[in-house]
Amino acid sequence: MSQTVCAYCGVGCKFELINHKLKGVKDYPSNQGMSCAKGISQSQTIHTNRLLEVHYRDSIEESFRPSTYEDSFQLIAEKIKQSTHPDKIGFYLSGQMLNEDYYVANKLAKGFVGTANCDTNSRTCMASAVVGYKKSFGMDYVPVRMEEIEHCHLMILIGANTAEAHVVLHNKIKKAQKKGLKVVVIDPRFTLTAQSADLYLPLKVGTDIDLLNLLAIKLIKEDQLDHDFIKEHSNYFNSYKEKLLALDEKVLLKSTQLSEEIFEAFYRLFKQSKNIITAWTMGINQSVQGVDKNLAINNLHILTGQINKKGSGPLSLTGQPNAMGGREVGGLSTTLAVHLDYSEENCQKVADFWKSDKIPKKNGLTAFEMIEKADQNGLDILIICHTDPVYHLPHRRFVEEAFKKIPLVIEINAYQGSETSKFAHILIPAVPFGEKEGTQTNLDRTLTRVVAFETKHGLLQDWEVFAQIGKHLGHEKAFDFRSSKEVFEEYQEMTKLSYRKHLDIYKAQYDDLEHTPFIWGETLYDQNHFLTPDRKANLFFIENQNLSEQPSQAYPFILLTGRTRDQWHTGSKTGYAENLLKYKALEFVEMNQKDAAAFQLNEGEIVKIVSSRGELKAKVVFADINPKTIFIPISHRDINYLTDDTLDPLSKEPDYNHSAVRIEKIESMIL
Ligand SMILES: Nc1nc2c(c(=O)[nH]1)N[C@H]1C(S)=C(S)[C@@H](COP(=O)(O)OP(=O)(O)OC[C@H]3O[C@@H](n4cnc5c(=O)[nH]c(N)nc54)[C@H](O)[C@@H]3O)O[C@H]1N2
Ligand SMILES: Nc1nc2c(c(=O)[nH]1)N[C@H]1C(S)=C(S)[C@@H](COP(=O)(O)OP(=O)(O)OC[C@H]3O[C@@H](n4cnc5c(=O)[nH]c(N)nc54)[C@H](O)[C@@H]3O)O[C@H]1N2
Ligand code: SF4
Ligand SMILES: [Mo]
Repeated sequence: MSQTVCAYCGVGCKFELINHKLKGVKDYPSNQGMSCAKGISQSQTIHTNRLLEVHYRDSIEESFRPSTYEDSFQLIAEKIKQSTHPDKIGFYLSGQMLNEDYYVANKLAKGFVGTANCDTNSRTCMASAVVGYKKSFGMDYVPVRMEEIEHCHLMILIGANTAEAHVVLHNKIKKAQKKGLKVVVIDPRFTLTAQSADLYLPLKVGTDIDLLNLLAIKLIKEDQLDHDFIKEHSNYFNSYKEKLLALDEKVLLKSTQLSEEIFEAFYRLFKQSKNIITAWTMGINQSVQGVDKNLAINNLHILTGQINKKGSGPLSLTGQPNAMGGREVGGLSTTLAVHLDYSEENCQKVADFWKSDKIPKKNGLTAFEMIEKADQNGLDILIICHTDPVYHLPHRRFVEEAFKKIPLVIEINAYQGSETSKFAHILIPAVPFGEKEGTQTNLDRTLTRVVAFETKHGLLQDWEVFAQIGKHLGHEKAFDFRSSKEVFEEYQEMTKLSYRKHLDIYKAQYDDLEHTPFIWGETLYDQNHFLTPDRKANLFFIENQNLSEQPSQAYPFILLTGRTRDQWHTGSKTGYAENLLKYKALEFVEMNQKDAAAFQLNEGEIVKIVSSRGELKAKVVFADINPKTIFIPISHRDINYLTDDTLDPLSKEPDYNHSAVRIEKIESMIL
């Protein structure tokens, strides 16, 4: 029976198709027969709300008129040739593209158009984890697998709401709890995940570094360290320790707004547990100190030697189904290809492999930086695939103005109605999950096949669109792929260029991947030899610098944004699935009842939420959330009119979770 893998989150649940319905595969390790409501709804959404025709217009003031693939490819190739510099051409990709789609897009952008300005929505998502792993351990490599939860004694979920965002993983965690696993949840909201925790820490938003530093101080003072590991396998312990111990414990605790009892309970659990996994997602990564927060987590695992033994380690939970694959292929603008960073030697290797002399020599612009370049009239063409940046980037009013300045915006989408399409000149249809095929890598390095079970109706898959543009530019041979398998095999060959051949995807077999997953890099940190030049892990002293937007008299609340269980971001698929429609009321704002009382707000009342950048309307819902903190789901279509566009200086990931806002009562709308 044909099997495929889910196109939503990074858990990567395997399905089989029975009578046009998807069902979890029982003996598949990532989901063991389980799936969530979103996952199985995908057999319905293959045909709803589809983009089925090429659309074209000269300017965004005009209406679209029908066009053809051929005309649009010719036009795009002409415009690329006419552009005065490759840097003026941007590619905006997505962690939801398959490896093959990513590979061809990256080859076209960096190999043959010659622009390094090729980034992905993973910049808004996993970039801080990528930089954190590279700094601490030398490589973008997740050193823990989901199945290790069974060997773990303490799981720390920090800034991650697995019950809504990684549903099947959450169920696995709950199962392990029945066998003795303890779970600590650290989140300013008492989330669905917190509800099943053994210990919940309602820390003040943005104070994770203070909490983690406090824990590290306590471990050092009570000598709960793994001295052998520190000595043999890590750098900078002495300077780290000296700086850390100069911090004032009382000040740190006060900053977190946690009680001493709760912190002590956390410390006791940490101290007593033999194997510890820390898992995190957007509450950590999406921050002006996102990299630092990652380093603070990695530090704890280095200090205690809680890494590279079964059931322990720092586990970044990848959000999108193939964000890991995108990182491997090299879709981020800070990587060239196959985990190779920009250097003279690497550029030469890639130039030889692709037989091209157009390889850019240094990092390109990141997602938001490309928009800033557009705002300076510096972008001629932006090609967007499988993502909706006008919707998902912060400070939307600025983003919209910048988009208006791009002479040619091309959107490749399988569905209609994206916010970006309002600013596009060409809409190119591509086939979605169900009709496309290839491979993707889930959050724990498991590579599997995505299998088509419906016909393509004459439409192209994402990689075919990029290959056609390449061919229309005159690079017939470089883009002469006949199938996803051929693309995969070229990509596999390229993985041999990776540092110490660590990205060993070249060992996989395309045909086998449908039924037998392949896990890359299984023994990468063998004997605690990391992939840093001296093969040791690095400790970094960091401090909470409170660089996020601070509340003020005019904007006294902090806005958190995030997921709801049954919607997927912009809702272009989940918004149309019948079994999910009853969960669709998304225009809500969660607030604490005491804060609501101070403003004389009732549950169900519509209020205006205002930041210095924009505003939206939302319905008040009471929730257990820290004082002066509110939450609005990202599926609220106007969410990013509010959010702050401050970026982490290293990862360039936006600080989505810490925007200062105020709440305004709408007098005429009181119920
Ligand atoms: N249902 C559903 N699932 C999804 C997605 C979806 O759209 N819908 N999207 C997928 C994607 S792409 C991603 S990236 C993941 C995201 O997965 P998660 O990050 O688990 O999801 P979020 O809802 O963004 O949760 C972030 C949590 O961090 C908390 N938080 C905010 N600020 C702080 C802070 O300063 N410190 C701490 N400790 N916590 C904080 C928030 O209250 C929130 O509970 O979900 C994936 N799964
Ligand atoms: N305020 C706030 N903003 C955020 C976040 C947050 O937490 N808060 N999170 C950020 C994060 S982590 C992420 S990952 C982003 C997600 O933001 P987006 O990537 O913009 O959101 P999606 O709805 O997943 O967009 C996927 C797009 O791909 C299209 N599509 C579906 N299948 C196919 C296909 O096969 N081919 C093509 N070409 N298109 C297809 C869909 O119709 C949809 O338009 O949002 C970011 N923005
Ligand atoms: S948990 Fe994630 S991968 Fe599994 S079915 Fe749900 S959305 Fe898909
Ligand atoms: Mo994400």
